[in-house]
Amino acid sequence: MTVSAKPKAQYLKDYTAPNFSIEHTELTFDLQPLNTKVTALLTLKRTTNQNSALVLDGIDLQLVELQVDNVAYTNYKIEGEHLFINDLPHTCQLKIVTEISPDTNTSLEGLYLSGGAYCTQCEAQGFRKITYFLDRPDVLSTYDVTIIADKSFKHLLSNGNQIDSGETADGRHFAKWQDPFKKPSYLFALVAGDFDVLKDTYTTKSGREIELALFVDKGNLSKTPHAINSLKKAMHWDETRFNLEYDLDIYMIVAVDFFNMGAMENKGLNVFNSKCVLANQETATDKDYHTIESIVGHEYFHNWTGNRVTCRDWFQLSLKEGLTVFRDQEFSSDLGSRALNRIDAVKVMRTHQFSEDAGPMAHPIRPEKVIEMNNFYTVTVYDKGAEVIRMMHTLLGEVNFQKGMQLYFERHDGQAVTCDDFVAAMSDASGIDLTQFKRWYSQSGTPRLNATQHYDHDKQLYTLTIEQSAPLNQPDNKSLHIPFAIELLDENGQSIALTYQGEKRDHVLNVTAPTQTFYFDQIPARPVAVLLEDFSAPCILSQQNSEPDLLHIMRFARSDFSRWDAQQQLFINAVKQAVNAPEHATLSENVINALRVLISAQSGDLALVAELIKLPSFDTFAAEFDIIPVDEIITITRLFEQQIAEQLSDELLHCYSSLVDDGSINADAVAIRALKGVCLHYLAKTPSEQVDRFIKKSADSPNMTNVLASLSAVVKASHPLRTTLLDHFDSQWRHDVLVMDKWFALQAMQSGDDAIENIKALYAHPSFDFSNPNRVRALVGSFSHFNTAQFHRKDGEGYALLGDLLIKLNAINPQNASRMLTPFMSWKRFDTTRAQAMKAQLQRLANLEGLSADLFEKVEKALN
Ligand code: B3K
Ligand code: ZN
Repeated sequence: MTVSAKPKAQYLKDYTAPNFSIEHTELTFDLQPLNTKVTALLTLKRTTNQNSALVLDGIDLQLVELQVDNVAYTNYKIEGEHLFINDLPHTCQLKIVTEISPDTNTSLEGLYLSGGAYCTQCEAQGFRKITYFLDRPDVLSTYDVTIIADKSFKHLLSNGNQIDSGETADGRHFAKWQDPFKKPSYLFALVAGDFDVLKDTYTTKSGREIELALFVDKGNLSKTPHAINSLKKAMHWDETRFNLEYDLDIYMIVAVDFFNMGAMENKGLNVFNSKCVLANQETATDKDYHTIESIVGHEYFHNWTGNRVTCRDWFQLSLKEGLTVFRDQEFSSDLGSRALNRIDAVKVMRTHQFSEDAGPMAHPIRPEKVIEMNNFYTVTVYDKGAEVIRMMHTLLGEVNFQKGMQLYFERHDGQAVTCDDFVAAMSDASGIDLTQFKRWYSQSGTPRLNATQHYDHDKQLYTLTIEQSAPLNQPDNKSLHIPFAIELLDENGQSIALTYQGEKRDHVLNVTAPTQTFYFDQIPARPVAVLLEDFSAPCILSQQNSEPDLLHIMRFARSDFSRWDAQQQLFINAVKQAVNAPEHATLSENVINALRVLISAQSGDLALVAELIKLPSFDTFAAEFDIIPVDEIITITRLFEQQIAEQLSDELLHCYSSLVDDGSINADAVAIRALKGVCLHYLAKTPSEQVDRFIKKSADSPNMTNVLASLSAVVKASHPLRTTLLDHFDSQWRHDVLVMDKWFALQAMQSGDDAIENIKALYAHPSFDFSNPNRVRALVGSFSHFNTAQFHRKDGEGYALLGDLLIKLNAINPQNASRMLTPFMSWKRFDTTRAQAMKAQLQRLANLEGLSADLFEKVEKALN
């Protein structure tokens, strides 16, 4: 790494307010693929008395003209990524004309072409690739935007309301948009293309009719109803649960194929990755349906949490993201199964977030030092951020929490604020002191909890001692305020009322000290404790519950989440035991019997049963070890799955054949498909004619969930039918790239030693494209995250494949490259051979000429 190439870090502590405000912004775009002319007219006002220069941000811009109050102005200089303009009057109109080249912009940031349509992505700092600007979230401006383009770009869209349109003298056309709400530049959007449009309306609770419009590539209209229905559900839910109504007269969503993330909440004009919009039963799985509903909701909810009240600076990102993830999780939980949504959220925490927090990229949910902001759209800022909001919700209760939200909007509507402002509103509205709680915003790492239980039969007293200790990588952390929820079960599985000395005790314990003891009396027999019920805090709890206790919790806990959690712990304990004593690589008879009961009963929430009988992921097991025993985990989990498949084959066959899927998307049908899918996963490991028939029938289903269940089962079991079925899928779906992503992901999971050659060959497949993040993630992302055996091959070939790809992506799309780098970040947690091989790939990157800031930041942290 050459020192001169070292990008500079920004620090939260260095924040200063801007020296100018931009009261109004007028933009004119003359769209051309290689030389789009952008004219910006900025109404400026000094906010300090000093005559300091105005320093605007700009990257990859060609400056054509600069005027102050209609007169050419030369008192400026361009240095690196900044334009310094000196001696500006107190107020003035600054005109800047620049040229940009959307067609060659492969970073998918700023203005670029996606499959022939112009679109923008400005968060976090992409607006500076469009024009010189104070590209920071605390500069709020109103915008008027004129778009001029050839008529083949039928739809010309921007934020707010369309106020004019027409033809230009040279036979092109234009549209003019006005956004009455002040916004930071990151929420600006422009789209120009020829789309099919689904139109609808939504009437708000105060009776205003909102026009809804969903723009998709030609021919995709049949895949739009689910997204628009999700939007209407989100609008209704936000009115009901948060008392928040939409503010503009029109809400637009555009689906594009080339997009770095899921979607973007630009004011009134969301831009979505097409995979997060398009769905019908033939092309999308039930999981896709769920994801679409949740992302449509998430972007909609940002209209208040993010857009109306935004962030003062990017270190405060969790202010909008943690809160909005919490809101979308609640939306999904209110509309669907709360337990399953909680399970999904906790899986993300325990696998991805805990590992990020234990590794070199560990940062508090409000980071203090950033080189490339795009690197901080992390599971920590988003998902741990949402857990922090959830803990506040637990401490305050729904009523006080909503009062806090109301106060937050009363105080800060139209402003750019900080996480402290949010917590202050919550605390002031509820009267609850959150001073200690606020440490969650500034301390990184996962707190560890140790629970010691004692039961005194004579006194009928149960004692629970909880110790909290700092994470290993953050030894200086101070004690946190942790809401620790519990349930005590008696021997019949009944919940015991919590009392002490005649007083009722809340089931949420306030853990604030390093060690704290809680007492519960009038308990006639040793209770079984459900600890950290519902994962009430994002901590690692060392579980000391015995197998019989865990089985008891799995049967009786009132929280379905905690039942699942106990089942996970049973599997985890079995794997840990087998790693220490390989002769014990079998699941106990009790565990097998518990699974038998679940599969045979086919009662209750079948989607939950599906989760209960699944083995945890590789990453979940890996999280239990300082140095990950890769080969052992792979071997043991294979043995366990084989044992389940063989010992429960009758029950699995019966369950699979007796459940009937009616092909609809209602919750019952979704649950049936989920359970049948897990059954088929096990059944494929015990092939028979009957199983083969099930596999073929499922692969032939008109429903993509069934098709994928079948293909994934045969690929993971290396079943002889896999080649035929995969080839058939390819020929059937080659016309639909989004569906082909599922095929690429399946290909990436192949377990044979030719897996890597196979992936390299697929780079030449007509549907593959290195410049499309969806394709790259489907093929190589699936490989590096889920094909554990091949990615972690001891010869290092899996790592070399990823290293080669990162070098290629560094030049095309640094943001995507940086995201794909993640598996290398935890190299220190592997055995020496693997660790050295991963490190060698990181060093290759470190020595790369032209290493992007995105990769630089992570590589440097990983190697230090
Ligand atoms: N706010 C966007 C993410 C922007 C990512 C920039 N690298 C989507 C969301 O969280 O809603
Ligand atoms: Zn968001």
